[in-house]
Amino acid sequence: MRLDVVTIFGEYLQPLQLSLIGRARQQGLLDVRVHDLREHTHDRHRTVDSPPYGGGAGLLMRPEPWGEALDAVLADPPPGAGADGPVLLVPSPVGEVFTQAAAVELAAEPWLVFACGRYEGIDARVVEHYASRVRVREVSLGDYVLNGGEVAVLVVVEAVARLLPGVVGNAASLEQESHAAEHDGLLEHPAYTKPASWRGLEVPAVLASGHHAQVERWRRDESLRRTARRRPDLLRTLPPAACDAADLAVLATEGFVPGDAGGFRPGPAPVAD
Ligand code: 6SD
Repeated sequence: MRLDVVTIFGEYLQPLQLSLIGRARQQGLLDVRVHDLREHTHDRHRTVDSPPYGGGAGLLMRPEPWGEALDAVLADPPPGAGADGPVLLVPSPVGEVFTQAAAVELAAEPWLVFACGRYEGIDARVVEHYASRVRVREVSLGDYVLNGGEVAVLVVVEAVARLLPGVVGNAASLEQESHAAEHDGLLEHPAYTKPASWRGLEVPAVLASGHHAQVERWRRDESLRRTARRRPDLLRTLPPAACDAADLAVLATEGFVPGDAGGFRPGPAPVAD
């Protein structure tokens, strides 16, 4: 997979040299290219910013350097890219929230291009223009404000790259995680290793019992309880058909019952009149 990142802070992308991503690059699984937006300015101060039309605090990024920089990236496609061109990802607090489902979609692409805003963001015509040439996705990590797009790029690249064959060692560990389809979109159960007793805290006895079925039941219960308490929003899309009687009992104890349109809702089962 080819990844192009356009930024004024290339040093921010240095973590992409480390750990599994760094090794994937060395192995040729990932081709990451970081481009300095200021290389596409033409004034002595290498200016990329300017005040907003209509007034207001702060500065915006001017469209011309972005146009030059992104045109140069698009003019140099990787050999594997089809006629579709890349997906252009633009981190933004007003973007679609980035999810594991989006990571899975992006992992199927041969080419991703990232545009990192700074200041108060990028002149809106840049996204408008490139949306007529490539598939553009404005992506948000969540409802909080960052100083620029670089940290969001690190997050997206890590979430996507680890889905590529060969990037993460153990394929089984990928499937077992929180948010994997395997676990119905529930949060993962707590996990323990040696020693069995630590600072007065014991590993739950069932996990050392050797009763595989009981271990699996305990883990499912903990996943359901955790999800109900920490992320009740995730239960709205848990199919009741994927739940057995023990699941329903745990969820009822936590105050969730099957809803009319699938999923679960808070509250006791309604009584017929
Ligand atoms: C100026 C940016 C780009 C500023 C951002 C993304 C999220 N989820 N919060 N903040 C952000 C992205 C902020 O460029």
